[in-house]
Amino acid sequence: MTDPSDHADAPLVQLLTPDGRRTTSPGYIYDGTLADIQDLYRDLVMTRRLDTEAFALQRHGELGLWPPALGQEAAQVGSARALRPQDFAFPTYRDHGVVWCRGEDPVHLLGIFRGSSLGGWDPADHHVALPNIIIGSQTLHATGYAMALTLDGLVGTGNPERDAASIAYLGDGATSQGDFNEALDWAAVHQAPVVFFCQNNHYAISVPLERQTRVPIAQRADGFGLPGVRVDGNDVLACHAVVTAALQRARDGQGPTLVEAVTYRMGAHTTSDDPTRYREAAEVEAWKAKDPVERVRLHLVAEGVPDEWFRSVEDEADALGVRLREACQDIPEPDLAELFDHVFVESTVENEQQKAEYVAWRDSFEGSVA
Ligand SMILES: Cc1ncc(C[n+]2csc(CCOP(=O)(O)OP(=O)(O)O)c2C)c(N)n1
Repeated sequence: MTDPSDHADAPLVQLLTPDGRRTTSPGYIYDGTLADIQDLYRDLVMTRRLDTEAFALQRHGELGLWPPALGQEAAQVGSARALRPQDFAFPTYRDHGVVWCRGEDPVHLLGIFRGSSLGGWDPADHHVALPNIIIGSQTLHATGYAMALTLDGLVGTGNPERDAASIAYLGDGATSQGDFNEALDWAAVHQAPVVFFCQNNHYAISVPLERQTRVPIAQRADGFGLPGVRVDGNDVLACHAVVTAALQRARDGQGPTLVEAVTYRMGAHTTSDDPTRYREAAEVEAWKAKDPVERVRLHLVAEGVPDEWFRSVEDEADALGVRLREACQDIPEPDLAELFDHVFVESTVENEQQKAEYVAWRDSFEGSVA
């Protein structure tokens, strides 16, 4: 169901059609091998499994909340696999595929949504920040980080092991936030090596795209003076190609890019949301035909990849599911008093007082029946 707000006439980079055929788009090529595409497929399947397992764990009462990534796997995997180890990703709460591709243990993600973690992980370990919940603010974090890369002399040196960029993940709703607009302006003015990767999944909770923008999101880059590219967000090859080019531009010192990945949130906003209240089943059905995982499977089958290989990927996904289910229940409950230890590098008197107050309150229950 296409309505005018969908901007269906705007140009779109696509390299793999929904029925699995390679196609062309001027200016962009995916130059990986068949084995590389198999690696991307594996990431897509593992991301989907991580997501559906976590969703089920929430329904079993093991997680407090889960924001499903269903339908957005290609946008996340394609963009994240374009990153080099020295680049830095700033994901949102929905970007499980990005966390997966950076090599962070997905059990840490479960810990966050189980409420059993005082942080999640050390962002420095895999150059991936913690999932950001404050809509749009990560665009400023990524811009500040990118400006610092320039000041540190890590941009435009021509050394592929050294030159670095950052990427900010955001949704269509985030483009209405002041933070996003400030970030684009700062990034453009300072030619910061940052890529803004917007997954236009058509909804910000129940608010449709037409309430966020009159023009395609990618077009909004024009007013800030940076390039904007609109890409099929359900096409992993196109997302990889577009973000590879944008990151290289950034690392080379040529400034920021806004990428709009046109995709669709197939599931609910979170496990607390009922999308049947604000969108039609026919719309969801239409997007099912553009599934990001299935189109890669069709392509690989057409290329002669044997059944056994697909089965081995399924086995791996099953093993991930088992590991996640078992590990989730084993996540230890943290000592809440430790929260205060993570507030400052060097604690303050007030912070220590609050910690003491908390400990006294907690200990006042000792011996009482729960
Ligand atoms: C600053 C701020 N305002 C409001 C919210 C509540 N909120 C949580 S998710 C969301 C919608 C975000 O939509 P979008 O940016 O399109 O991302 P999506 O959830 O679709 O991935 C809102 C408004 C918030 N987390 N932060």
